[in-house]
Amino acid sequence: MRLYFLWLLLIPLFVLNACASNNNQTLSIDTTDFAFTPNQWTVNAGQRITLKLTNQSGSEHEWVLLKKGEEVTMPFDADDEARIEFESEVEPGNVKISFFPAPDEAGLYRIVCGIPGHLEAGMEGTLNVK
Ligand SMILES: [Cu+2]
Repeated sequence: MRLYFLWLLLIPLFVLNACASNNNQTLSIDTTDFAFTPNQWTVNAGQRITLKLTNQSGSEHEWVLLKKGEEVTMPFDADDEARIEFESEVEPGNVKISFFPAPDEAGLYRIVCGIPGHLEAGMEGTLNVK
């Protein structure tokens, strides 16, 4: 009898755990002058994303996800604000954790660093939404 109740308690926990791991993905990214490492990521459409930025350099960096099909006009500035789907920034030597939902539409999305001069220096990446 006791064992029976134990299973009744455990089964929902297994189900909840499985759901949680399917719906979350963590992207751990190191930022340096001037690169994201790694610089390509694959996520599922609509998935809940945890973004962990670790800044290994002495300058501020931004991880900017552009809307689908959007490209910035260099330099990246106020003109490009309307093209942004999500962005997070990290101070020198700091770690920043933020959350966002992956886009609902599959495709390749452009990632750039929004700090002046960094995209020009090659600080960019690609988010592959499946
Ligand atoms: Cu940067």
